[in-house]
Amino acid sequence: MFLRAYLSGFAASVVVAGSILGVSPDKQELYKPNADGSWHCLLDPSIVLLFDQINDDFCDCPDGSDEPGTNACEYTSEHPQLFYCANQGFKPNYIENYKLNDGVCDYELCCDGSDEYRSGQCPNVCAKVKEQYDEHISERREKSERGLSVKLEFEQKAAELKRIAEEQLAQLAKEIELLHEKNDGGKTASTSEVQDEKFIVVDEAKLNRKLEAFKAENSLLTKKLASLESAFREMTEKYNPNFNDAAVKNAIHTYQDYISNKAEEIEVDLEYKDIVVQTIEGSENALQGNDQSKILPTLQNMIHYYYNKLVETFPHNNEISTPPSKLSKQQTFNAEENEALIQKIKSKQIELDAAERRFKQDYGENDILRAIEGGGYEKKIGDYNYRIAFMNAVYQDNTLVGRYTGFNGKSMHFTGGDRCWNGPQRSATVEFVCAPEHDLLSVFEPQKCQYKFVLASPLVCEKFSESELAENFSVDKTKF
Ligand code: MAN
Repeated sequence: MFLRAYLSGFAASVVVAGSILGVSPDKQELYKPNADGSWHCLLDPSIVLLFDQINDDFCDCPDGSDEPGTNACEYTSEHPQLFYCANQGFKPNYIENYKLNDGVCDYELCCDGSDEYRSGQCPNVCAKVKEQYDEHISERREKSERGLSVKLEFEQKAAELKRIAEEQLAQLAKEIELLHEKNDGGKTASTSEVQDEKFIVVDEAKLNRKLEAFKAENSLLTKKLASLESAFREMTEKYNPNFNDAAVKNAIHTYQDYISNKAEEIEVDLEYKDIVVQTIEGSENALQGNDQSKILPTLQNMIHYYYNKLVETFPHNNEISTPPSKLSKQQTFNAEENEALIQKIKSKQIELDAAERRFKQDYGENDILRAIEGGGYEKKIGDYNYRIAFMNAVYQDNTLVGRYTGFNGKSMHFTGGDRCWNGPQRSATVEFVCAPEHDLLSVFEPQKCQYKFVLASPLVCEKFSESELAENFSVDKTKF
């Protein structure tokens, strides 16, 4: 009872006629007494109080609505109790009620010092806060406008790069078309006949020997390929993207395309038993018989057909020799020329496929990422040197943090990095914030081996609204 009487005494100082402490002007009308001097909780009208129970430092309403100007009612997520600061000279704001009268001037939210109304120890600094705020807004506006003009330059560069890439695609397609036309002209080893899959009699022993030779060569080439792959992998992981070496970058691109296409390699689904459909003793003699003229072109087709099938399993290698055959010089020459043409078509097609895949990558709005593809940013922060290779990979010194998986307009994602000791594979998110130049602002490791980078960049600059520009404003109390 005594406590109640004491608190009522205090309430007299915080309930000013017509103005309830902690309530914004537009909500004051909710705090009008009824004719009989009563008032009810805002969210539970069944709880009726005396008007002077408002702000009496005693929590009567479960929703806390009777104590807008004190911290008597607990601040919960269900009922966050917020105190209104008028901040005369700047902008009104709200502060959590548990920060009221705690001896700290919370100028970030209440520059008028009204959060410490009991002691009155916090003078109004709103004019100075406004000065800092205006400076912050104009600096950020200036930076974002400069950033935006760099972004526009990026977009122009991206459009130009896209046009060049389109031209290259058209050029490659044209070259392939011409090669096809040329190939269709040289009918010596007619591909249409090959596609008909005519079966003929062959010397099984010789074909077998040839197959064994191919197998041996294939195994040798596979070993050589593994060692080349390993050399390229090492180069891709360790190269320095800041040395603008076009040859290295091209080699790395080609390697990455090659790796991403590896799974799509053509499988030869023909077994030897499927190839040999008929076995005749002395078949060599049979080939020299009267029907030789009829058989010869088809034999040649067959050799080409199965030879090509085998060669498809190998990396392109001009040194692989055409299998010997019992053909005339002219026929052999035509066959070799034809074979070279087929190989050229294949390698051009591989080039075109890789270029198309690169072209179809997600380059973000207005293809902007084309402008920074192949570039990067590097900076030492704390104990490590961090290297972000855009659309490629992130490194912490020589440790691979992750490989590029995509861009969502605000951040780039990298996964599948080197495995953490007793932990997951490393991964990273690079969050972009608007600025005229690239700069690595911070690196966090919120969870072991999962990194978050904040990178200043023109990529995400926009014409920001004032509230967006104000987002990271903080009051510098040292200047008061
Ligand atoms: C290295 C760094 C750290 C990481 C630890 C995990 O020291 O990559 O960022 O947290 O490994 O063992």
